[in-house]
Amino acid sequence: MTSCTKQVLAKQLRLYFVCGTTDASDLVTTVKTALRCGVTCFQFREKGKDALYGDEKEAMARTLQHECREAKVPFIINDDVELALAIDADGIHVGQDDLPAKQVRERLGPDKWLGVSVHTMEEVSAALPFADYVGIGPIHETRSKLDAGIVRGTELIQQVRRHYPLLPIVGIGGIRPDHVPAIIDDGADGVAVISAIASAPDVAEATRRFACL
Ligand code: TZP
Ligand code: MG
Repeated sequence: MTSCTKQVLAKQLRLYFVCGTTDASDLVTTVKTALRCGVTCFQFREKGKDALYGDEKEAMARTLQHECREAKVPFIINDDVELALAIDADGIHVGQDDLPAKQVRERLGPDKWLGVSVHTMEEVSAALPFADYVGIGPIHETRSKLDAGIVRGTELIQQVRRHYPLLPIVGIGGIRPDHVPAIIDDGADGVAVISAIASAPDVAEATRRFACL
């Protein structure tokens, strides 16, 4: 990836909304509202015991992808390489327990975005040859991912930024609007958010609060 493309991607990560049907009471309306109010990237992360599978999951992905296209916002799929390829998503995000980044990159080809969740410098170096950006967290306590692990603050973000000045970084985990300036100051290009937008009583207002920062 050229440094110019990295800059474009870094900008696009500024307000990264991550959501699935188990995070929002009406996912399509929530995503449409968030897109209208300033989200810069969207990830369809369909998890949990009542999550959609198979054709239903694909249909939902296509609906959300259409909304993202209309809003000119990149549409990323969590974990599911087959689905990302089937619907020609803009990219995929994987964690450390998913298909290794090298294999995902081989499946995706060079043009789609690949994001990888990392928790240590070793995981960053392993992801680096294949990833376009890294997700680092949980920065704060989160209820949206049961196995998110220990709360880390921004220490790893700071470390990664020192070592890799151009690598696009997004912070995740328990992030509320008032946390954002410090996370960006510490080296992240953006924040990834589930509940502060998906569970907000007013999704439009919550998104705008993040978007104006
Ligand atoms: N990865 C690390 S924390 C987290 C994920 C997917 C959940 C973030 O959700 P929230 O509601 O913004 O804390
Ligand atoms: Mg995963």
